[in-house]
Amino acid sequence: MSREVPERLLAALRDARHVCVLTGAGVSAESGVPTFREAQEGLWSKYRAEDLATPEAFLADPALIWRWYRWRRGVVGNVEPNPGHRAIARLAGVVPRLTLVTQNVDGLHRRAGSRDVIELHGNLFEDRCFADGTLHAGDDGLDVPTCPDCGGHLRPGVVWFGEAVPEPALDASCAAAADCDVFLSVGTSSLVYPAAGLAKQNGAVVAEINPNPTSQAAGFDFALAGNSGIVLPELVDWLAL
Ligand code: BV8
Repeated sequence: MSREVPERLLAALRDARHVCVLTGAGVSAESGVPTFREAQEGLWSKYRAEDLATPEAFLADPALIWRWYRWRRGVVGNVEPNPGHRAIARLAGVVPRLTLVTQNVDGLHRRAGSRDVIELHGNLFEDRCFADGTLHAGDDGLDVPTCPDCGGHLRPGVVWFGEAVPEPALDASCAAAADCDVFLSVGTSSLVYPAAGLAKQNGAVVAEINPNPTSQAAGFDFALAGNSGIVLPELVDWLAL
């Protein structure tokens, strides 16, 4: 019997046609990436991430925001996916259909081997033209990189607060949440919308994996109070038996 995963959840996963997994910053915590709401480090400790991740903050001081994103690129560039990321990649080969939706912008699911990742909030390592959103090759190293087409500012290819999540990503996420038989909410505080609204879209069995149960956990079928890097490998090992 699994230490961490209830038999009823394992049974639901074994019978599932389609499993939808939503991840947040907590799934990258065991890789050494600070979660979104943890106090930031060093220079960034005097800022709140939510205050920096906005178009207003970028327009007010693009150089400051670029420094923050380059710091984050450095942090993520020096870490590896953890057993939780790798377990989700393995899960895709154990269930008939898996949809992975992530709020994370760190690209660690892809590096762990997951394909077809729905990056709801974009990707830290992409550069986009602030004016028209077109993608451009890596930044030119200037304090504030410029768009080769229009000469305006480039920005990191992430979705900021107050910006719409890309429609195709949101539509695909909502469709998967509505169709799945089991929904796993992993490593997210369930505070940021529209991602936080994906769970409980239908009669699916919903399980949260988070050492700190969230406000939504009471409405879920299971709340596994553990680290994703421990719980997920165990869950997939039992499923694969
Ligand atoms: C939008 C990219 C509308 C940038 C991010 C209702 C409906 C719609 C919108 C809203 C709404 N109410 C409020 C809003 C506005 C806002 C919002 O949700 N605000 C919140 C704060 C209330 N939403 C938006 O602005 C969204 N846009 O709705 O637009 C619109 C429509 C049309 C036209 C114009 C506009 C856009 C939101 C996207 C923001 N961008 N990231 C960047 O990264 O720089 S969000 C950011 O938060 C990160 O992506 C992060 O992933 C995400 C969510 O946070 P979490 O992942 O949950 O991370 P957190 O730190 O909070 O929690 C970590 C958890 O892990 C903890 O619970 C911890 O216990 C746990 N944990 C720790 N260790 C482990 C662990 N778990 C497992 N294992 C461990 N080892």
